Amino acid sequence: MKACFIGLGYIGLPTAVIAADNGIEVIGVDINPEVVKSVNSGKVHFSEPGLDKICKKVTSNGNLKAYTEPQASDVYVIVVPTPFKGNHEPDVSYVESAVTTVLPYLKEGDLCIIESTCPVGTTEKMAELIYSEKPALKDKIYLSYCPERVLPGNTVYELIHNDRVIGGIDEGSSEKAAGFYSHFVKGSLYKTNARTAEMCKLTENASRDVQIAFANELSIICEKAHINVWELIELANKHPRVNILQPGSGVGGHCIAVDPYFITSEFPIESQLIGKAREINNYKAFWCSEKILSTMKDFNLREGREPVVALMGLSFKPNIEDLRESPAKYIVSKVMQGHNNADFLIVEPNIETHKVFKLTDYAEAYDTADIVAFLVAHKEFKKLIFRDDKVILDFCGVFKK
Ligand code: SAJ
Repeated sequence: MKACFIGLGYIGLPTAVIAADNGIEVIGVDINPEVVKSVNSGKVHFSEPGLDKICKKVTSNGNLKAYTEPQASDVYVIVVPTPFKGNHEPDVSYVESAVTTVLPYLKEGDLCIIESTCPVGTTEKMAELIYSEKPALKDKIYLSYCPERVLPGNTVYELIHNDRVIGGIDEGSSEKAAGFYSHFVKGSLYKTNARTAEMCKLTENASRDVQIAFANELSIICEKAHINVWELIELANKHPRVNILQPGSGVGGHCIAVDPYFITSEFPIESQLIGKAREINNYKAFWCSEKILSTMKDFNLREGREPVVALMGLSFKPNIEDLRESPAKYIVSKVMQGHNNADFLIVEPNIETHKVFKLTDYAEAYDTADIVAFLVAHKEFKKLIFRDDKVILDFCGVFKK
């Protein structure tokens, strides 16, 4: 079986690599020639534990070859980004152009899979696009929507072991796509229709966003009520049917902070709670930046000088180097804009350098600063000893005090 993966990013490349490692002849396609070059030399152009080794193996044994153009195959898997345009409206033009590039190669009996996060109805639209260009293929190809659900940082394990939802435009398509994934997925494969599978992906991330918003709202209430939110949540979670997530400095990353908009832009009247959760999680980052600025002002009034402020963490979640849609990065920029004179020590142990921010070692920053704001709960920070001679703003539960 020959499979052509369009898009060699955070999800496309790991999936292509795992498929190739399970005996599928894989063609990897990316419009970026640098990515193609790097993959062909067995390298992964982003950090994902364990992926490098398998990538090296499948490129050396010839099971994975990368190109800038598709090649005739039996299966086409589309794993390209779906960014926003305008006011948080999903832009499916990359998916559309990926479908267009495989069109010349599509023949009767082929399977086409979309993995990219998409608004409801996209797969049906892509079917129409294919049939309008190649009417002879109507009901002669298989088309399915099969979203990924891996956690960045644990991709290799989760790609193989997580259950998957397989949504065909008809039963034959679901069956065929399930057959394809069964070559490398050990989790269960649940078959449904394309619209449900599209909505399922959006629902999973919107559900997490709503739950985190609940925790973030609690943290703001508790601040005013002089209650330790960490203790509160731990106690509430002793109830057998309560499971509150953890508050933080906001919600970031490329998925949870993004996907709910795919629902709210299409169903603005109906998605009140989902929309409000997005607002709350965005507001939490703003609230943190305001809190840092007001703490600095108080310090100045009290001590008669500008404080040294340590801003701990830039990534969108703990223990990764990924800064995409990061609330911590937003807070750092916001605080610096709001206070030009102060001495800020910016810390991110997972990256060496940053083109905008000058980075300081975490222990040194903690030692030197008057005010320490924890924006990400990195494991290094958790090793620090709590010091009551400093003002500590623990937005993400490093000390939970
Ligand atoms: N966060 C909190 N409190 C929590 C948990 C997370 O504030 O209790 C924050 C994190 O700090 C981060 C954001 O939420 O800023 C998102 O982090 P995450 O670890 O929850 O998720 P992602 O974005 O790394 O990956 C998610 C996952 N989706 C779900 O857990 C429902 C993953 O399984 C998906 O594959 C991925 O989105 C995706 O690609 O859609």
